[in-house]
Amino acid sequence: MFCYQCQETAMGTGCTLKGVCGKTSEVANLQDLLLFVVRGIAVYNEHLRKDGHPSEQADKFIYDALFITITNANFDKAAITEKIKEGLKLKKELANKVKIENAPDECLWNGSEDEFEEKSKTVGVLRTPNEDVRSLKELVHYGLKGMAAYVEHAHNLGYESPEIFAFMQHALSELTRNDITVEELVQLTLETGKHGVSAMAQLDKANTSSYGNPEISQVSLSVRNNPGILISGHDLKDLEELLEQTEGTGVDVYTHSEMLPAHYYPQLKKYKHLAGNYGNAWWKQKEEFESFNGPILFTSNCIVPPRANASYKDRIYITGACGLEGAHYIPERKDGKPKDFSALIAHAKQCQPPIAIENGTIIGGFAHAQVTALADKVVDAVKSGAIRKFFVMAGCDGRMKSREYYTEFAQKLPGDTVILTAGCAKYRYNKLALGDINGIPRVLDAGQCNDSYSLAVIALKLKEIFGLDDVNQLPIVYNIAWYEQKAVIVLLALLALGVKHIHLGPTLPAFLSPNVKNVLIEQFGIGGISTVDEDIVKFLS
Ligand code: FSO
Ligand code: SF4
Repeated sequence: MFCYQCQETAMGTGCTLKGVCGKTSEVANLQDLLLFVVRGIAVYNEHLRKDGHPSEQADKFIYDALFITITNANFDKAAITEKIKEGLKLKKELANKVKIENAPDECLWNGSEDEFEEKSKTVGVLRTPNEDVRSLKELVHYGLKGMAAYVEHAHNLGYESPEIFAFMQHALSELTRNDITVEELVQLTLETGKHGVSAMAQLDKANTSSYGNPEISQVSLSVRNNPGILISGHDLKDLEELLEQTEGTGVDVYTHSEMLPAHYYPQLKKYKHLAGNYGNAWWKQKEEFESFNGPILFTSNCIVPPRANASYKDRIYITGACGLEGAHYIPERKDGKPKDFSALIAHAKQCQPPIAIENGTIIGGFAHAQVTALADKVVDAVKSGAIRKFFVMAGCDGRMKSREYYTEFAQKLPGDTVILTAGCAKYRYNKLALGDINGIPRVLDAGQCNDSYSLAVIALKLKEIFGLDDVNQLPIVYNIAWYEQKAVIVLLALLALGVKHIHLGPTLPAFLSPNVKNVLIEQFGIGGISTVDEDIVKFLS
């Protein structure tokens, strides 16, 4: 195996024996093979689209399979093997409908299951010899994986875009080319960012049309005296169906990690048994799930495989793109009917209530509509000097010790600054007592990682209000933490919106070759981080 797609990659260079995330070498290779099959399907579907008959089944297969290969989503060898088989069958069907000259190996190969292992070893990251081409090809792949996740969540709420499908498949086809140049790939990277903006805007529309605009909300961190279900991941449709099915059963529902922002939506917070948020960012789950006592439902990435002796092993349920051997799987929706969570609810009823690990409340709900509603107050605070600067500290959390930087950074920021956050990065500082400025909290949480889109909308709105020509003239500093591939699409989307001088940490991606890094530094002013004290002085000047 060779995988360097996430921030925690071994030695900062690449996982080669086993993933730091817990992915086995076998699963990593099979994911490479799944991606290879996906590229082949994309080539065929791009041709079919030109002929005016794209396959909807292929559209769905592609984003679903990409999502499966995101960090921490699917660890299940059998599930990935099945997906490859399904993909090969689909590819064959598409191949019967269209003739392609000089088709790449991605289109032509059609092995049986006993050939998967051998083939998988030849189609991974290292198949591309030139390090800059490899770097850019992987950067685009990772952006597409992040985009696929957002596309899938929007699809679950009934929102789809043929343009986004067409772009994703075009990009995947381009990635099969051995003669693609660095210049072409740089262009493709920028286009990926542009479509990333559309994918995030689409998900924002899907979420807000379904559940209303996020509003200022207090979220409880303590527990009640009923059995509970803990829901993790990002899928709001799954949460809604779970809330409907648990209503009146005496079982409470708690959010975990990236599901926290669900409490900000009027149509979700109306459920009285949506009891609170339990725990912190994804990487603390091994400890926090022990004391939760009830079943846990994963709706998307951010699974940490449990230890062999974990007490909660039998309490894990998965759905959507997730995969974990031994976990209970909740099947997809069929014929317009909701998912069936009855087994999970019955299981919860036999469990003890959760044990509190925290108390009190936290505040959130500062997505674009809520901040726009407060615009006068915010603008006055900027004009009077009460707010000197905004710090966008969106992105991810992770287990590396170096991430303590973000807690210390938030603590040391002067009192006339405001942090705009989204994603699980917030758990590094959202429970600190950082106070407020004229009633505006100093940490404004917009939501999940995809709600970084909201932060961009807010920046564009402020640019308009202050009559500036360039979003980079605003008093906003971007100090973003990353972990997996959704953060990659967020970053590419911000670049597409013209945001410059983004600081990325705790380390720069291993998949950026020195030359590609230079392009990002020269064209976009991207930089890393240093020490908290040095950075605060630099960012405030
Ligand atoms: Fe991932 Fe980051 Fe949103 Fe977290 S981008 S790691 S759990 O913020 O989640 O998907
Ligand atoms: Fe390693 Fe990250 Fe890949 Fe897992 S996803 S194998 S931790 S680089």
